[in-house]
Amino acid sequence: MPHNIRRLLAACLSAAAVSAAATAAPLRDSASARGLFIGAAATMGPLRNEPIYVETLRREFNMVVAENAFKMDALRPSATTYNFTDADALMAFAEQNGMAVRGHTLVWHSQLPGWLTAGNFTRDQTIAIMRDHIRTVMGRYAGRIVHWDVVNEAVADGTGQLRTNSFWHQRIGPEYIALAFQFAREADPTAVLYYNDYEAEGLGQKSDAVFNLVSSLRGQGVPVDGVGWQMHKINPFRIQGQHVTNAQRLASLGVEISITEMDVRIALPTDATELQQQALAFGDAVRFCLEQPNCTSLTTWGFTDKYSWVPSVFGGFGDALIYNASYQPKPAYTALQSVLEEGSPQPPLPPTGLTATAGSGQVALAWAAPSGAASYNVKRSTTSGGPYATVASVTGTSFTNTGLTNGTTYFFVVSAVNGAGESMNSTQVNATPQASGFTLQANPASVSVSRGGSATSTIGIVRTSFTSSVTLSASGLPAGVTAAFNPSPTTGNSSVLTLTASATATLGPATVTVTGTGGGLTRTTPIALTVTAPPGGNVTVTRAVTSNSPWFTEEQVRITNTVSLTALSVTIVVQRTTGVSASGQYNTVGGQIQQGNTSTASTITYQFALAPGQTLGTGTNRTFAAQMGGTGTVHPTSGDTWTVTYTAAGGQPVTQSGTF
Ligand code: 9MR
Repeated sequence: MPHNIRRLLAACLSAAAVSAAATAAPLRDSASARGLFIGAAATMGPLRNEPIYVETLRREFNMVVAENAFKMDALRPSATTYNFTDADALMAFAEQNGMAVRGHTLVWHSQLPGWLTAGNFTRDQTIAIMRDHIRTVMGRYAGRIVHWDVVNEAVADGTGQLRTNSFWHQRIGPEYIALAFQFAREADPTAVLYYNDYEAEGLGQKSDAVFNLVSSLRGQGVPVDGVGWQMHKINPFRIQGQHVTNAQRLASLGVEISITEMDVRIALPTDATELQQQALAFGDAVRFCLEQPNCTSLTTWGFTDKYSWVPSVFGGFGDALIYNASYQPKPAYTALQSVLEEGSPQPPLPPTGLTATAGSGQVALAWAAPSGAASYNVKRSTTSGGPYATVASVTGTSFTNTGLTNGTTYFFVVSAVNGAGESMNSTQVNATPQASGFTLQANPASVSVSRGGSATSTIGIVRTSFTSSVTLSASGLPAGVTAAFNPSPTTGNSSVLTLTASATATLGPATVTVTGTGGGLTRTTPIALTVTAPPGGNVTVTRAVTSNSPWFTEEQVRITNTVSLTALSVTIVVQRTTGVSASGQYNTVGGQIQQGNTSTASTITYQFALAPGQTLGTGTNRTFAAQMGGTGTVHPTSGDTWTVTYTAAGGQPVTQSGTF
């Protein structure tokens, strides 16, 4: 279980009160009163040898973390020995001064001892080493370290994946992370267990990866309690809406966050303007942490520019901390101090949740208020990313920008303002105003209906600043097809069109035009309609052979029709093989049918046709028979075919054919 933070902070406050004489308001005093850990990374040389370093650290901070002394290479000179000299000294310093301790870090791909990386250990041995390390180190200080960075920097840069070239990943596999957190919980159930990383503070691929990692671990019951945002930044830096959004989504997982290694490096030489910019970054960060309910600590990576990792790693950069190299407080220190002292005016954080809704010639904006905002500047550009021009200053959390050009895309940001200044801009949104009116969209725009059936298409009514009722109608319908809209007229955004085809509807393709009228406007959208014969058809044709012998064969076509036919022709072609000739034909309809046959040297063609002007009523298995006799080959034989062409009343001709 995590520490009782309130009790710890109360202890920090009383210790701070004792040591508060050096300045009017040490950071730790006001931070403790406001429930926040304010920490600094300490390095052992000056902690042992430089009184002003020690004095400043203990006076100003209620939390401390070892910059290097708790790392594995520092604690593990060999596989079998531990060296706790520095770590114990730092713990003693913290405890003597009523400071909480962050433990940094147990499982990291960097600063590993050579005996480990060169050791050729198996997976099981590596897990055992990791477990022993976590147990021994956490166990030694159990109950005395409030936050532990259990796993550090496991996500790779630029891929959104785990860092696969990490020693731990290579030897154990991705499950090293879950194992580390489980071992850590066992070793000290009181510590808040952190996953710590850099460049995962705002929104982006890496913070998504950290969020997904922590979400998935917690989903599996792995005890991850916190996410550390290192915050190694380049001046100028400001907290933005994306930081709030990221903190909120982590809060939704039930994890706390801490700013764990903050510094803001400046290109050297530094001028006064840059130091003021840097102060805004630190002021923003501490304000953010105070206002974000799940943010529990803000730690800077060092505190004096005299001792910082920055200059040796980033050539030409430095001055990244809140005291200068002579231990004089910089504007960044003053910013932390004034934000921590409740009520002192600071610029607000940027608004979050900005939305833009396009209308005709206008865009409606709305946003959520950050605390401490007195008013807002609404800024606009026609280029993504600005430069923005301020179009309005308002006190509410919404604004409708009118007089815009339809068809132009506008980009908006909003900043929050109070007596102390202006926040950074919110994240950008965009919208494209459109002329008032509506358009229709058929979905699907291509519909097939079979005779006797129906089909639907949803007619979307896409409105832009248009609330009038729209009445829908359909034209261009084939004979026998009807259209119905539900609902129509409508003030809604869609209507369902049902197209129904009668049993005799005209077959084939047609273009139906859907028309909407309303508010003085008329809009149309086409639907490609195809009327088909239903599966199995209103007319079924079968073939039959009722006799076949060397001397007589009868090949038949049988027609069943459930609709009246206004035209019908049946053709049967028989191969005139040696010795075979026509010997007769008949049908079971009667006088409405005209029939006859012709022969060539190779084929006999039998024809049956409904006489012109006649209608053939419905019927079953009407038979059209071709007879042949002789002494030749048994039929049917290859090439014997039938073809039926019919027209249902009101429809188009349909042809079916086949072989015997
Ligand atoms: O500040 C630390 C520096 O003294 C070490 O040489 C370095 C080794 O990689 O680690 C520095 O601290 C790092 C921290 O442990 C993890 N996040 C990034 C920090 C800056 O590199």
